[in-house]
Amino acid sequence: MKKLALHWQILIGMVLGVVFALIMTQFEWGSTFVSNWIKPFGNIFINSLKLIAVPLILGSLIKGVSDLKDISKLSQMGGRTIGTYILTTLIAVSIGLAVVNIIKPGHSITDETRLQLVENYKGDADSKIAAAAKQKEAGPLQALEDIVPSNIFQAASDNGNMLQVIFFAIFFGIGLILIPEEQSKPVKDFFDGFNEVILKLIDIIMLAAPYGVFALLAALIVEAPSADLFKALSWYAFSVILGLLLMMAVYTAIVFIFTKRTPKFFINGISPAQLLAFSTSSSAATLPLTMERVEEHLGVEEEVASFVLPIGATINMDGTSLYQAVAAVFIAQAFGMDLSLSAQLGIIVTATLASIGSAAVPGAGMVMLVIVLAQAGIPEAGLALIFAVDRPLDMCRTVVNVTGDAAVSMVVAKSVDKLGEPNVKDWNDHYKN
Ligand code: DAS
Repeated sequence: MKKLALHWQILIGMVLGVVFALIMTQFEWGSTFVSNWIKPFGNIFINSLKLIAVPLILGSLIKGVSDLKDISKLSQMGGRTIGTYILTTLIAVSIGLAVVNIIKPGHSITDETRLQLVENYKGDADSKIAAAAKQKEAGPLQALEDIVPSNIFQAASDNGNMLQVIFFAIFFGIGLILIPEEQSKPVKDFFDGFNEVILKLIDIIMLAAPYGVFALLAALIVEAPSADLFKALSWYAFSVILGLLLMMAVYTAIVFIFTKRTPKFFINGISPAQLLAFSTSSSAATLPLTMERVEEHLGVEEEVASFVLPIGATINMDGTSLYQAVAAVFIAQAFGMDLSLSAQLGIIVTATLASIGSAAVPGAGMVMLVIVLAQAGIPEAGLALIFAVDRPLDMCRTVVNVTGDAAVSMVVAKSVDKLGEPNVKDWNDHYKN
């Protein structure tokens, strides 16, 4: 039978996980069986994703930064591109924080379920909650000071210092740009190859995704069968999707304000790429189609699209950053933590940087969520809580990632006067497909 697309495999893994767990709960030995013999495979799957986080950051960020070629390219177009990307990401994270603080999806989890969750992940949760308490006493610039590592290998060994790895990766990428081409080429080639290997490893890890999700979902259900957990999870998913829809509206407004192209024109132009992004959950896989739609149907000239979109696919993931902000606060709420305003502002920084470091492949956003949780002292155990619904949300947030890249490419093109009329045969043709 034709190999099912990964996201269908995942969705089937999810459904089978739920069905299997509901059957297991009919037997008194069922929960123990799942916890002892199924759940470990879910943890192995999550650990393999966390394992890949550091090399993922190094590969994708060093390549993304060094692809800017020379510092002069960081001038008019590069500066605007990076600046606009960071602006849209900050807007996305802020929308995410606003939505999750208004809806408060985590608060619908009862204390009993919360305690059960903490009990299930005892060691990890206690240490994180203690670290969060410690972090609240830290000085105002502690977060800034913590970004610069004194020892990259020590930083890379502790998931809590992902920002230090991101800092090193960007610093290294800039150094690569500044040395002579003949010296930097072998290093760039190495990181190109390194990046390919890492993306291949993610492909391999995602092969286990249906089984990993099956195990995680089964464990989640038998260990926290409370109805309010699913009510909370559905409120969590609703919060993410509401935030993503608001962000889509922001994009159409930005495109209209800066390029005078109507929302109908924009969405008609980019929608095939959005559908591919939804199906593949991968900005990288969608990039060739994104470029074709942006050039052929949205009128962005090739020299702008070929610069702005690959960088966008690598470092601009507004949907991911919004999701990471919602997920982090949701998990904090679920573990009974009330995050201070400074902790939430810290999430704006870490979710922005984490989305920059997220590779354009399925599941990368959840891998990088580890950074946001670790920096805010939120229990990583919460990952198991949200992973069950991560795949459908990954499909949705990837659509927003791709849409954001296309919107910014139009704004940057307009600002350097490279936004022509779409070169489709006629306007009917444009609106037809
Ligand atoms: N699936 C990622 C992408 O390709 C986004 C994510 O995992 O958050 O954009």
